[in-house]
Amino acid sequence: MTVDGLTPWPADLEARYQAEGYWTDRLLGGVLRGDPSDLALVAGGDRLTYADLDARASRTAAGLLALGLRRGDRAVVQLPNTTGFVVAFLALVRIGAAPVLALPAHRESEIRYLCELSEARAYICADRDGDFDYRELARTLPVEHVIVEGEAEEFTPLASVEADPVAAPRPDPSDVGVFLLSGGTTGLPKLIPRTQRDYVYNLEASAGLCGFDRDTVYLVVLPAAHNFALACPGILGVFATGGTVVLAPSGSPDEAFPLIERERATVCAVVPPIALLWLDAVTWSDEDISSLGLLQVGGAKLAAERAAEIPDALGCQVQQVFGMAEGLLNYTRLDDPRDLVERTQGRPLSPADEIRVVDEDGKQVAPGDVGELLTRGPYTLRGYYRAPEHNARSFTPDGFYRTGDLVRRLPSGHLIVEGREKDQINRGGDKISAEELENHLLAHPAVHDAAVVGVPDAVMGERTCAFLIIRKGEKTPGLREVKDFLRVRGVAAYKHPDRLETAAAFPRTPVGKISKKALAARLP
Ligand code: OOB
Repeated sequence: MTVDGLTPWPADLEARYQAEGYWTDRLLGGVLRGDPSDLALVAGGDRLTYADLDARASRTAAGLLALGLRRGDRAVVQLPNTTGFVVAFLALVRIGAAPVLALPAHRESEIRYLCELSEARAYICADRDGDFDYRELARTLPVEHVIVEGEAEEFTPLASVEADPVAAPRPDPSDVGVFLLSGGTTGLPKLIPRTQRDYVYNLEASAGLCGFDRDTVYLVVLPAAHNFALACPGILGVFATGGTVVLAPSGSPDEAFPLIERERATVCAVVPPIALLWLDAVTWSDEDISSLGLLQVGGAKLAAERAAEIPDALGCQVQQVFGMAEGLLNYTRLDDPRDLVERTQGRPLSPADEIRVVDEDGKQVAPGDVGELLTRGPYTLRGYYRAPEHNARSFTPDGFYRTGDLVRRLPSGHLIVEGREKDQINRGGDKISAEELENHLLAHPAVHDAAVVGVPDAVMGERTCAFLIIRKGEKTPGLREVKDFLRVRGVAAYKHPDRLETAAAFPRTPVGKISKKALAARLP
Protein backbone atom coordinates (compact mmCIF):
# COMPACT_ATOMS: atom_id res chain seq x y z
CA MET A 1 0.00 0.00 0.00
CA THR A 2 1.34 3.41 -0.96
CA VAL A 3 0.09 6.69 0.52
CA ASP A 4 1.21 9.93 -1.13
CA GLY A 5 4.29 8.24 -2.55
CA LEU A 6 5.24 6.64 0.79
CA THR A 7 5.24 2.92 1.57
CA PRO A 8 4.57 2.30 5.28
CA TRP A 9 5.66 -0.79 7.18
CA PRO A 10 2.85 -3.38 7.49
CA ALA A 11 0.84 -3.22 10.72
CA ASP A 12 2.23 -6.46 12.18
CA LEU A 13 5.83 -5.28 11.86
CA GLU A 14 4.93 -1.82 13.15
CA ALA A 15 3.40 -3.43 16.24
CA ARG A 16 6.47 -5.63 16.70
CA TYR A 17 9.01 -2.81 16.35
CA GLN A 18 7.06 -0.78 18.89
CA ALA A 19 6.52 -3.64 21.32
CA GLU A 20 10.21 -4.57 21.19
CA GLY A 21 11.29 -1.00 21.76
CA TYR A 22 12.97 -0.27 18.43
CA TRP A 23 10.47 2.47 17.72
CA THR A 24 9.67 4.99 20.40
CA ASP A 25 7.99 8.39 20.55
CA ARG A 26 11.33 10.18 20.61
CA LEU A 27 11.74 12.68 17.79
CA LEU A 28 14.70 13.96 15.81
CA GLY A 29 14.10 17.48 17.13
CA GLY A 30 14.72 16.26 20.66
CA VAL A 31 18.14 14.87 19.89
CA LEU A 32 20.11 17.56 21.80
CA ARG A 33 20.53 15.66 25.07
CA GLY A 34 23.83 17.07 26.30
CA ASP A 35 24.33 19.11 29.44
CA PRO A 36 23.27 22.70 28.57
CA SER A 37 26.69 24.08 29.47
CA ASP A 38 28.67 21.40 27.58
CA LEU A 39 30.19 22.13 24.19
CA ALA A 40 27.94 20.75 21.42
CA LEU A 41 29.36 22.14 18.19
CA VAL A 42 32.64 23.56 16.93
CA ALA A 43 32.52 24.91 13.36
CA GLY A 44 34.80 27.52 11.84
CA GLY A 45 34.97 30.23 14.50
CA ASP A 46 31.77 29.10 16.25
CA ARG A 47 31.75 27.27 19.59
CA LEU A 48 28.19 26.50 20.69
CA THR A 49 27.08 24.87 23.93
CA TYR A 50 24.02 22.63 24.00
CA ALA A 51 22.06 25.59 25.39
CA ASP A 52 23.29 27.85 22.54
CA LEU A 53 22.53 25.31 19.84
CA ASP A 54 19.11 24.50 21.30
CA ALA A 55 18.23 28.20 21.37
CA ARG A 56 19.45 28.72 17.80
CA ALA A 57 17.46 25.71 16.59
CA SER A 58 14.22 26.77 18.26
CA ARG A 59 14.50 30.40 17.13
CA THR A 60 15.18 29.23 13.57
CA ALA A 61 12.27 26.78 13.78
CA ALA A 62 10.01 29.68 14.79
CA GLY A 63 11.43 31.72 11.90
CA LEU A 64 10.61 28.95 9.43
CA LEU A 65 7.06 28.79 10.79
CA ALA A 66 6.78 32.57 10.37
CA LEU A 67 7.83 32.14 6.72
CA GLY A 68 4.94 29.73 6.35
CA LEU A 69 6.71 26.37 6.43
CA ARG A 70 4.64 23.65 8.05
CA ARG A 71 4.69 20.04 9.17
CA GLY A 72 4.67 17.82 6.08
CA ASP A 73 6.49 20.35 3.85
CA ARG A 74 9.88 19.65 2.28
CA ALA A 75 12.97 21.83 1.97
CA VAL A 76 15.98 20.98 -0.17
CA VAL A 77 19.06 21.64 1.97
CA GLN A 78 22.44 22.05 0.27
CA LEU A 79 24.96 23.26 2.81
CA PRO A 80 28.58 22.34 3.47
CA ASN A 81 29.88 21.44 6.95
CA THR A 82 28.81 24.63 8.72
CA THR A 83 26.83 25.70 11.78
CA GLY A 84 24.07 26.63 9.34
CA PHE A 85 23.68 23.01 8.26
CA VAL A 86 23.20 21.82 11.82
CA VAL A 87 20.84 24.65 12.78
CA ALA A 88 18.75 24.36 9.60
CA PHE A 89 18.51 20.58 9.98
CA LEU A 90 17.39 20.75 13.62
CA ALA A 91 14.94 23.58 12.93
CA LEU A 92 13.30 21.74 10.03
CA VAL A 93 12.90 18.43 11.87
CA ARG A 94 11.49 20.26 14.90
CA ILE A 95 8.62 21.72 12.86
CA GLY A 96 8.21 18.43 10.98
CA ALA A 97 9.24 19.84 7.60
CA ALA A 98 11.54 17.24 6.06
CA PRO A 99 14.98 18.31 4.85
CA VAL A 100 15.89 16.78 1.47
CA LEU A 101 19.62 16.37 1.94
CA ALA A 102 21.54 17.25 -1.22
CA LEU A 103 25.33 17.13 -1.32
CA PRO A 104 27.32 20.34 -1.77
CA ALA A 105 28.73 18.83 -5.00
CA HIS A 106 25.31 18.60 -6.64
CA ARG A 107 24.53 21.00 -9.44
CA GLU A 108 21.53 22.19 -11.36
CA SER A 109 20.58 18.86 -12.90
CA GLU A 110 20.37 17.15 -9.51
CA ILE A 111 18.97 20.08 -7.47
CA ARG A 112 16.21 20.99 -9.93
CA TYR A 113 15.13 17.36 -10.03
CA LEU A 114 15.10 17.10 -6.22
CA CYS A 115 13.04 20.30 -5.90
CA GLU A 116 10.53 19.06 -8.45
CA LEU A 117 10.24 15.50 -7.13
CA SER A 118 9.88 16.60 -3.51
CA GLU A 119 7.79 19.70 -4.38
CA ALA A 120 10.05 21.53 -1.99
CA ARG A 121 8.80 24.86 -0.69
CA ALA A 122 12.27 26.05 0.20
CA TYR A 123 15.86 25.71 -0.96
CA ILE A 124 18.45 26.35 1.76
CA CYS A 125 21.95 26.80 0.41
CA ALA A 126 25.36 28.39 0.89
CA ASP A 127 26.32 31.53 -0.99
CA ARG A 128 29.27 30.04 -2.86
CA ASP A 129 31.64 27.13 -3.01
CA GLY A 130 34.88 28.26 -4.65
CA ASP A 131 33.91 29.27 -8.18
CA PHE A 132 30.40 27.98 -7.90
CA ASP A 133 27.57 30.35 -6.94
CA TYR A 134 24.56 28.57 -5.41
CA ARG A 135 22.52 31.78 -5.65
CA GLU A 136 22.72 31.65 -9.44
CA LEU A 137 21.42 28.09 -9.28
CA ALA A 138 18.69 29.20 -6.85
CA ARG A 139 17.41 31.77 -9.38
CA THR A 140 16.40 28.95 -11.71
CA LEU A 141 14.53 26.81 -9.15
CA PRO A 142 10.78 26.36 -8.73
CA VAL A 143 10.65 27.11 -4.96
CA GLU A 144 8.87 29.78 -2.92
CA HIS A 145 11.69 30.47 -0.49
CA VAL A 146 15.42 30.62 -1.02
CA ILE A 147 17.37 30.86 2.25
CA VAL A 148 21.10 31.50 2.06
CA GLU A 149 23.80 30.99 4.66
CA GLY A 150 26.24 33.86 4.06
CA GLU A 151 25.79 36.66 1.52
CA ALA A 152 22.14 36.27 0.51
CA GLU A 153 21.83 38.97 -2.20
CA GLU A 154 18.10 39.21 -3.05
CA PHE A 155 17.29 36.08 -1.00
CA THR A 156 16.55 35.52 2.70
CA PRO A 157 19.65 35.28 4.90
CA LEU A 158 19.54 32.17 7.11
CA ALA A 159 20.57 34.32 10.09
CA SER A 160 17.41 36.43 9.63
CA VAL A 161 15.10 33.40 9.76
CA GLU A 162 14.44 33.57 13.47
CA ALA A 163 11.69 34.51 15.88
CA ASP A 164 10.59 34.01 19.46
CA PRO A 165 9.77 30.32 19.88
CA VAL A 166 6.09 29.48 19.50
CA ALA A 167 4.04 26.37 20.12
CA ALA A 168 3.72 24.34 16.93
CA PRO A 169 2.14 21.02 16.03
CA ARG A 170 4.42 18.18 17.09
CA PRO A 171 5.49 15.83 14.31
CA ASP A 172 4.26 12.27 14.60
CA PRO A 173 7.00 9.67 15.13
CA SER A 174 5.79 7.92 11.96
CA ASP A 175 6.15 11.11 9.84
CA VAL A 176 9.01 11.37 7.37
CA GLY A 177 11.78 13.05 9.32
CA VAL A 178 14.31 13.42 6.54
CA PHE A 179 14.75 12.47 2.89
CA LEU A 180 18.14 10.95 2.04
CA LEU A 181 19.42 10.47 -1.50
CA SER A 182 20.02 7.04 -2.92
CA GLY A 183 23.32 6.34 -4.67
CA GLY A 184 21.18 5.54 -7.67
CA THR A 185 21.11 2.76 -10.20
CA THR A 186 18.62 4.29 -12.60
CA GLY A 187 18.45 7.33 -14.83
CA LEU A 188 17.41 9.59 -11.97
CA PRO A 189 18.35 9.62 -8.28
CA LYS A 190 15.77 8.35 -5.79
CA LEU A 191 14.56 9.83 -2.53
CA ILE A 192 14.63 7.72 0.61
CA PRO A 193 12.02 8.66 3.19
CA ARG A 194 13.40 8.07 6.69
CA THR A 195 10.75 8.36 9.38
CA GLN A 196 11.37 10.24 12.62
CA ARG A 197 11.29 7.02 14.65
CA ASP A 198 13.36 4.86 12.31
CA TYR A 199 16.09 7.48 12.08
CA VAL A 200 16.06 8.05 15.85
CA TYR A 201 16.56 4.31 16.29
CA ASN A 202 19.31 4.34 13.64
CA LEU A 203 21.34 7.02 15.43
CA GLU A 204 20.68 5.95 19.02
CA ALA A 205 21.46 2.28 18.44
CA SER A 206 24.58 3.24 16.48
CA ALA A 207 25.77 5.55 19.27
CA GLY A 208 25.29 2.73 21.78
CA LEU A 209 27.20 0.25 19.63
CA CYS A 210 30.09 2.68 19.16
CA GLY A 211 30.26 3.58 22.85
CA PHE A 212 29.58 7.29 22.33
CA ASP A 213 29.22 9.37 25.50
CA ARG A 214 29.71 12.94 26.74
CA ASP A 215 33.49 12.58 26.35
CA THR A 216 33.17 11.80 22.63
CA VAL A 217 34.64 14.47 20.36
CA TYR A 218 33.56 13.57 16.84
CA LEU A 219 35.32 15.12 13.86
CA VAL A 220 33.15 15.42 10.73
CA VAL A 221 35.16 15.29 7.51
CA LEU A 222 32.58 13.71 5.17
CA PRO A 223 29.67 15.86 4.00
CA ALA A 224 27.34 16.33 6.99
CA ALA A 225 24.45 15.60 4.64
CA HIS A 226 25.68 12.04 4.13
CA ASN A 227 23.99 9.40 6.28
CA PHE A 228 27.34 8.08 7.55
CA ALA A 229 28.42 11.43 9.01
CA LEU A 230 24.92 12.45 10.06
CA ALA A 231 23.55 9.44 11.90
CA CYS A 232 25.88 6.40 11.92
CA PRO A 233 26.28 7.43 14.78
CA GLY A 234 27.46 10.71 13.30
CA ILE A 235 26.50 14.22 14.33
CA LEU A 236 23.08 13.21 15.64
CA GLY A 237 24.46 10.23 17.57
CA VAL A 238 26.91 12.56 19.30
CA PHE A 239 24.16 15.03 20.22
CA ALA A 240 22.00 12.24 21.63
CA THR A 241 24.80 11.15 23.96
CA GLY A 242 26.06 14.58 25.00
CA GLY A 243 29.44 14.75 23.22
CA THR A 244 30.98 17.38 20.97
CA VAL A 245 30.80 17.65 17.18
CA VAL A 246 33.68 19.32 15.34
CA LEU A 247 33.04 20.20 11.69
CA ALA A 248 35.96 20.11 9.26
CA PRO A 249 35.66 21.36 5.68
CA SER A 250 37.17 18.16 4.27
CA GLY A 251 39.18 15.04 5.08
CA SER A 252 42.44 16.50 3.86
CA PRO A 253 45.13 15.87 6.51
CA ASP A 254 46.07 19.57 6.25
CA GLU A 255 42.67 20.49 7.62
CA ALA A 256 41.72 17.43 9.66
CA PHE A 257 44.94 16.78 11.62
CA PRO A 258 45.23 20.29 13.14
CA LEU A 259 41.58 20.05 14.21
CA ILE A 260 42.14 16.64 15.81
CA GLU A 261 45.07 18.10 17.72
CA ARG A 262 43.33 21.33 18.74
CA GLU A 263 39.98 19.82 19.76
CA ARG A 264 41.36 16.46 21.00
CA ALA A 265 39.00 14.60 18.64
CA THR A 266 38.34 11.00 19.65
CA VAL A 267 36.33 9.62 16.70
CA CYS A 268 36.12 10.21 12.97
CA ALA A 269 34.26 8.57 10.06
CA VAL A 270 36.00 8.39 6.69
CA VAL A 271 35.81 6.70 3.29
CA PRO A 272 38.73 4.43 2.29
CA PRO A 273 40.59 7.02 0.12
CA ILE A 274 40.77 9.36 3.14
CA ALA A 275 42.03 6.53 5.36
CA LEU A 276 44.78 5.90 2.77
CA LEU A 277 45.69 9.61 2.70
CA TRP A 278 45.95 9.64 6.49
CA LEU A 279 48.11 6.50 6.54
CA ASP A 280 50.50 8.36 4.26
CA ALA A 281 50.27 11.78 5.93
CA VAL A 282 50.93 10.50 9.43
CA THR A 283 54.46 9.55 8.39
CA TRP A 284 55.40 13.21 7.78
CA SER A 285 52.87 15.26 9.74
CA ASP A 286 53.85 17.01 12.99
CA GLU A 287 50.38 17.15 14.48
CA ASP A 288 49.53 15.18 17.57
CA ILE A 289 46.58 12.96 16.66
CA SER A 290 46.97 10.68 19.69
CA SER A 291 43.52 11.64 21.03
CA LEU A 292 41.94 9.67 18.17
CA GLY A 293 40.58 6.42 19.58
CA LEU A 294 38.34 5.17 16.78
CA LEU A 295 38.41 5.51 13.02
CA GLN A 296 35.24 4.35 11.30
CA VAL A 297 35.79 3.43 7.66
CA GLY A 298 32.94 2.80 5.24
CA GLY A 299 31.14 3.82 2.08
CA ALA A 300 33.34 1.57 -0.04
CA LYS A 301 35.39 -1.53 0.66
CA LEU A 302 38.51 -1.14 2.77
CA ALA A 303 41.24 -3.64 1.87
CA ALA A 304 42.06 -6.00 4.75
CA GLU A 305 45.76 -5.05 4.49
CA ARG A 306 44.96 -1.36 4.98
CA ALA A 307 42.59 -2.10 7.86
CA ALA A 308 45.43 -4.03 9.51
CA GLU A 309 47.80 -1.05 9.23
CA ILE A 310 45.53 1.54 10.83
CA PRO A 311 45.90 0.71 14.55
CA ASP A 312 49.68 0.94 14.60
CA ALA A 313 50.03 3.77 12.10
CA LEU A 314 47.29 6.07 13.43
CA GLY A 315 47.24 4.85 17.01
CA CYS A 316 43.52 4.08 17.05
CA GLN A 317 41.00 1.29 16.66
CA VAL A 318 39.45 0.73 13.26
CA GLN A 319 35.80 -0.08 12.67
CA GLN A 320 34.43 -1.14 9.31
CA VAL A 321 30.99 0.22 8.44
CA PHE A 322 28.99 -1.17 5.55
CA GLY A 323 25.90 0.97 5.38
CA MET A 324 23.42 2.46 2.98
CA ALA A 325 21.15 5.48 2.96
CA GLU A 326 18.29 3.02 2.45
CA GLY A 327 18.79 1.80 6.02
CA LEU A 328 20.72 -1.35 6.95
CA LEU A 329 23.98 -0.68 8.79
CA ASN A 330 26.67 -3.26 9.44
CA TYR A 331 29.41 -2.53 11.92
CA THR A 332 32.37 -4.50 13.16
CA ARG A 333 32.09 -4.44 16.95
CA LEU A 334 34.63 -2.69 19.17
CA ASP A 335 35.41 -6.03 20.86
CA ASP A 336 35.45 -8.16 17.70
CA PRO A 337 38.59 -10.23 17.16
CA ARG A 338 41.16 -8.54 14.94
CA ASP A 339 40.60 -10.95 12.11
CA LEU A 340 36.90 -10.04 11.76
CA VAL A 341 37.63 -6.31 12.04
CA GLU A 342 40.16 -6.51 9.22
CA ARG A 343 38.50 -8.97 6.87
CA THR A 344 34.79 -8.23 7.19
CA GLN A 345 32.49 -5.29 6.72
CA GLY A 346 30.71 -5.97 10.00
CA ARG A 347 27.37 -7.43 10.98
CA PRO A 348 23.90 -5.86 11.21
CA LEU A 349 23.29 -3.20 13.85
CA SER A 350 19.93 -4.47 15.01
CA PRO A 351 18.72 -7.85 16.29
CA ALA A 352 15.61 -7.06 14.22
CA ASP A 353 17.54 -6.70 10.95
CA GLU A 354 16.57 -9.59 8.71
CA ILE A 355 19.16 -10.73 6.18
CA ARG A 356 18.87 -13.01 3.16
CA VAL A 357 21.68 -13.88 0.79
CA VAL A 358 20.15 -15.13 -2.47
CA ASP A 359 21.05 -16.36 -5.94
CA GLU A 360 19.67 -15.06 -9.23
CA ASP A 361 16.42 -16.94 -8.72
CA GLY A 362 15.92 -15.41 -5.31
CA LYS A 363 16.75 -18.67 -3.48
CA GLN A 364 18.96 -18.52 -0.39
CA VAL A 365 22.51 -19.64 -1.17
CA ALA A 366 24.37 -22.21 0.94
CA PRO A 367 25.93 -20.68 4.09
CA GLY A 368 29.21 -19.00 3.16
CA ASP A 369 28.41 -18.71 -0.56
CA VAL A 370 28.25 -15.38 -2.36
CA GLY A 371 24.85 -13.98 -3.22
CA GLU A 372 22.85 -10.78 -3.33
CA LEU A 373 22.09 -9.21 0.04
CA LEU A 374 18.39 -8.63 0.74
CA THR A 375 17.27 -6.98 3.95
CA ARG A 376 14.27 -5.86 5.94
CA GLY A 377 14.14 -4.24 9.36
CA PRO A 378 13.12 -1.39 11.67
CA TYR A 379 15.18 1.28 9.89
CA THR A 380 15.28 -0.01 6.30
CA LEU A 381 12.93 1.68 3.85
CA ARG A 382 9.95 -0.17 2.38
CA GLY A 383 9.85 1.94 -0.77
CA TYR A 384 11.47 4.94 -2.44
CA TYR A 385 9.43 8.12 -2.54
CA ARG A 386 7.04 8.35 -5.49
CA ALA A 387 8.73 5.58 -7.44
CA PRO A 388 6.21 2.73 -7.87
CA GLU A 389 7.86 1.13 -10.91
CA HIS A 390 11.31 1.21 -9.39
CA ASN A 391 9.91 -0.10 -6.09
CA ALA A 392 8.39 -3.10 -7.84
CA ARG A 393 11.93 -4.12 -8.88
CA SER A 394 13.84 -3.02 -5.78
CA PHE A 395 11.77 -4.91 -3.19
CA THR A 396 10.60 -8.49 -2.87
CA PRO A 397 6.86 -9.04 -2.46
CA ASP A 398 7.45 -9.51 1.29
CA GLY A 399 9.23 -6.18 1.59
CA PHE A 400 12.93 -7.06 1.52
CA TYR A 401 15.10 -4.36 -0.06
CA ARG A 402 17.37 -5.69 -2.81
CA THR A 403 20.68 -4.00 -2.03
CA GLY A 404 22.45 -4.98 -5.26
CA ASP A 405 25.49 -5.83 -3.13
CA LEU A 406 27.09 -9.27 -3.40
CA VAL A 407 28.10 -10.61 -0.01
CA ARG A 408 29.23 -13.71 1.83
CA ARG A 409 27.96 -14.33 5.36
CA LEU A 410 30.19 -15.93 7.97
CA PRO A 411 28.80 -18.12 10.77
CA SER A 412 29.26 -15.15 13.14
CA GLY A 413 26.85 -13.14 10.99
CA HIS A 414 29.61 -10.87 9.68
CA LEU A 415 29.34 -9.96 6.02
CA ILE A 416 32.12 -9.69 3.48
CA VAL A 417 31.28 -7.48 0.50
CA GLU A 418 32.44 -9.38 -2.58
CA GLY A 419 31.11 -7.17 -5.33
CA ARG A 420 28.08 -5.53 -6.76
CA GLU A 421 25.27 -6.48 -9.07
CA LYS A 422 23.82 -3.01 -9.44
CA ASP A 423 24.83 -0.80 -12.34
CA GLN A 424 26.62 1.73 -10.18
CA ILE A 425 30.21 2.93 -9.80
CA ASN A 426 31.55 3.41 -6.28
CA ARG A 427 34.21 6.07 -6.70
CA GLY A 428 35.83 6.26 -3.30
CA GLY A 429 32.43 6.18 -1.58
CA ASP A 430 30.75 8.54 -4.06
CA LYS A 431 28.08 6.61 -5.90
CA ILE A 432 27.47 7.13 -9.61
CA SER A 433 24.52 5.63 -11.44
CA ALA A 434 25.85 4.36 -14.77
CA GLU A 435 22.48 4.93 -16.40
CA GLU A 436 22.20 8.52 -15.18
CA LEU A 437 25.62 9.37 -16.64
CA GLU A 438 24.89 7.45 -19.86
CA ASN A 439 21.72 9.49 -20.36
CA HIS A 440 23.68 12.72 -20.06
CA LEU A 441 26.34 11.46 -22.47
CA LEU A 442 23.68 10.42 -24.99
CA ALA A 443 22.63 14.07 -25.19
CA HIS A 444 26.03 14.97 -26.68
CA PRO A 445 25.64 15.56 -30.43
CA ALA A 446 28.60 13.35 -31.36
CA VAL A 447 27.51 10.41 -29.23
CA HIS A 448 25.51 7.59 -30.76
CA ASP A 449 25.62 5.29 -27.74
CA ALA A 450 27.29 5.29 -24.33
CA ALA A 451 28.12 2.70 -21.67
CA VAL A 452 29.72 3.56 -18.34
CA VAL A 453 31.79 1.09 -16.31
CA GLY A 454 33.95 1.15 -13.20
CA VAL A 455 37.70 0.60 -13.56
CA PRO A 456 39.68 -0.68 -10.56
CA ASP A 457 41.83 2.02 -8.96
CA ALA A 458 44.35 1.65 -6.14
CA VAL A 459 43.23 4.79 -4.29
CA MET A 460 39.60 5.34 -5.21
CA GLY A 461 38.63 1.68 -5.39
CA GLU A 462 37.07 2.46 -8.75
CA ARG A 463 37.14 5.22 -11.31
CA THR A 464 34.67 5.91 -14.06
CA CYS A 465 35.24 4.99 -17.68
CA ALA A 466 32.76 5.97 -20.39
CA PHE A 467 32.74 3.94 -23.60
CA LEU A 468 31.31 5.93 -26.49
CA ILE A 469 30.14 4.93 -29.93
CA ILE A 470 30.62 8.04 -32.05
CA ARG A 471 28.10 9.02 -34.74
CA LYS A 472 29.27 8.62 -38.33
CA GLY A 473 31.01 11.76 -39.54
CA GLU A 474 31.31 13.28 -36.05
CA LYS A 475 34.60 14.08 -34.34
CA THR A 476 35.41 12.11 -31.18
CA PRO A 477 35.21 14.52 -28.23
CA GLY A 478 38.13 14.61 -25.80
CA LEU A 479 37.79 14.09 -22.04
CA ARG A 480 37.99 17.82 -21.35
CA GLU A 481 35.23 18.56 -23.84
CA VAL A 482 32.99 15.88 -22.36
CA LYS A 483 33.55 17.20 -18.84
CA ASP A 484 32.72 20.74 -19.99
CA PHE A 485 29.60 19.43 -21.68
CA LEU A 486 28.49 17.73 -18.44
CA ARG A 487 29.34 20.80 -16.37
CA VAL A 488 27.18 23.01 -18.60
CA ARG A 489 24.36 20.46 -18.23
CA GLY A 490 24.65 20.91 -14.46
CA VAL A 491 25.95 17.45 -13.58
CA ALA A 492 27.93 17.16 -10.32
CA ALA A 493 31.67 16.89 -11.04
CA TYR A 494 32.16 13.62 -9.13
CA LYS A 495 29.93 11.97 -11.74
CA HIS A 496 32.10 13.08 -14.66
CA PRO A 497 34.06 10.25 -16.30
CA ASP A 498 37.75 9.90 -15.46
CA ARG A 499 38.43 8.21 -18.75
CA LEU A 500 36.95 7.89 -22.26
CA GLU A 501 37.21 5.00 -24.68
CA THR A 502 35.59 4.63 -28.07
CA ALA A 503 33.99 1.47 -29.37
CA ALA A 504 32.59 0.42 -32.73
CA ALA A 505 29.92 -1.69 -31.03
CA PHE A 506 29.11 -2.87 -27.52
CA PRO A 507 29.38 -6.51 -26.49
CA ARG A 508 25.98 -7.96 -25.54
CA THR A 509 24.77 -10.54 -23.06
CA PRO A 510 22.68 -13.47 -24.33
CA VAL A 511 19.51 -11.47 -23.58
CA GLY A 512 20.82 -8.52 -25.58
CA LYS A 513 21.84 -6.16 -22.76
CA ILE A 514 25.18 -4.38 -22.95
CA SER A 515 27.73 -6.60 -21.20
CA LYS A 516 29.53 -4.23 -18.86
CA LYS A 517 31.78 -7.08 -17.75
CA ALA A 518 32.98 -7.70 -21.31
CA LEU A 519 33.42 -3.95 -21.84
CA ALA A 520 35.50 -3.55 -18.68
CA ALA A 521 37.59 -6.53 -19.77
CA ARG A 522 38.61 -4.56 -22.88
CA LEU A 523 40.60 -2.17 -20.72
CA PRO A 524 44.27 -2.97 -20.17
C1 OOB B 1 26.98 4.52 2.48
O1 OOB B 1 25.74 4.79 1.97
P1 OOB B 1 25.39 5.04 0.45
O2 OOB B 1 23.90 5.09 0.38
O3 OOB B 1 26.17 6.19 -0.07
O4 OOB B 1 25.93 3.78 -0.37
C2 OOB B 1 25.52 2.47 -0.07
C3 OOB B 1 26.34 1.48 -0.85
C4 OOB B 1 26.16 0.04 -0.39
O5 OOB B 1 25.01 -0.54 -0.95
C5 OOB B 1 27.45 -0.57 -0.91
O6 OOB B 1 27.36 -0.81 -2.29
C6 OOB B 1 28.47 0.51 -0.68
O7 OOB B 1 27.74 1.72 -0.68
N1 OOB B 1 29.18 0.39 0.61
C7 OOB B 1 30.21 -0.45 0.85
C8 OOB B 1 30.62 -0.20 2.18
N2 OOB B 1 29.82 0.77 2.69
C9 OOB B 1 28.96 1.12 1.71
N3 OOB B 1 30.80 -1.39 0.09
C10 OOB B 1 31.84 -2.08 0.65
N4 OOB B 1 32.28 -1.89 1.91
C11 OOB B 1 31.70 -0.98 2.71
N5 OOB B 1 32.14 -0.81 3.98
O8 OOB B 1 27.95 4.34 1.77
C12 OOB B 1 27.07 4.45 3.96
C13 OOB B 1 25.98 4.77 4.75
C14 OOB B 1 26.06 4.70 6.12
C15 OOB B 1 27.25 4.33 6.71
C16 OOB B 1 28.35 4.02 5.94
C17 OOB B 1 28.26 4.08 4.55
